Amino acid sequence: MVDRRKFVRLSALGLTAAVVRPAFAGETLENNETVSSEFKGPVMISTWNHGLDANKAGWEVLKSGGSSLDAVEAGARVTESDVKNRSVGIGGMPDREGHVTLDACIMDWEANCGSVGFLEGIAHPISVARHIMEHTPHVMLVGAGAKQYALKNGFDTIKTPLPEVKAEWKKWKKEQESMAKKPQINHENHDTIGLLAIDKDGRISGACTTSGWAYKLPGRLGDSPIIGAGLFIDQEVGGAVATGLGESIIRVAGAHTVVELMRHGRTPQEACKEAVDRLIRKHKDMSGLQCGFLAIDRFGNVGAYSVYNGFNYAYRDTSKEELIDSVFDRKW
Ligand code: SD4
Repeated sequence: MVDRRKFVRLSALGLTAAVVRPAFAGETLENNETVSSEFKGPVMISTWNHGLDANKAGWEVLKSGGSSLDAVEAGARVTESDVKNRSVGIGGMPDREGHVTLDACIMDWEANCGSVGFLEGIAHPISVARHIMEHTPHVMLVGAGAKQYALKNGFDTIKTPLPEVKAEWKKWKKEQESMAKKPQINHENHDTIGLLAIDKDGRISGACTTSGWAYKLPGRLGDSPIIGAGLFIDQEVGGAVATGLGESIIRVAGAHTVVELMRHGRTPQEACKEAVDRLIRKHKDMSGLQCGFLAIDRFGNVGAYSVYNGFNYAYRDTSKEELIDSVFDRKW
């Protein structure tokens, strides 16, 4: 039994939930979320509409008994090859000087992780990140070193930006020249893919891949290649990915925060909401600052939450394949 005084003290530290709350007991919570305390079997979730195609590829892996690591990598590669996607891989938007630089990271159930940042001209940053994780003593390679590593290890190259993307960039550049000198930040095209999977053995992995902000300053890295910001997995608890304005996500160590909140008894959805609340508290100006978190726990319960309405994710398990609108109940 936790007496009231101790409860208050533990509450202040945010440590009570795991002690006093009977969560994860197959209950339906006040927010209508149903959580299970039994492992539900393989599940895959990925951010945004393009997550549907990514999940299809990942599900082929999971359904044949493959690992969650193979599943998230397979899914991420689908989006990286999508010439229509303007914020991931080959179809990505360039920085303000016309270079498409890609960021990605991957993490598995044993806390192995790999990451690449500021990588240009390589088709599958996610696979380079995995290669770094599996074949080097490092976690993260960036820029020229990352490219050299990818080329040396035989990764496919691509020519970016695509002609239609280059035309768009040229138009933007012209407009910028005729505008004030102040750098303009483009808030559109936030469609990074973050993927989380749990396999038949209950092992959790995640991946994240992006071309980052359209027209960013050259050399800018967002949250997506940063373990703990764009992605975090802890097999004892679950995993989380982030999408949206990377600078804001880094500030609250977003994905790690979500996982830690789940460790202290929050459900995936509660954890995502609380991380969003914290992010909002840390910013004075929230105009145009969209960010969303997506999470899974070790039983396969999932949840998501975002700063503004409009965040969705693709869900796949043995019985369903669907696009889910993230719960949104904030009054702005
Ligand atoms: C970034 N978080 O580079 C990425 C962008 C993103 O949806 O998620 N877009 O800041």
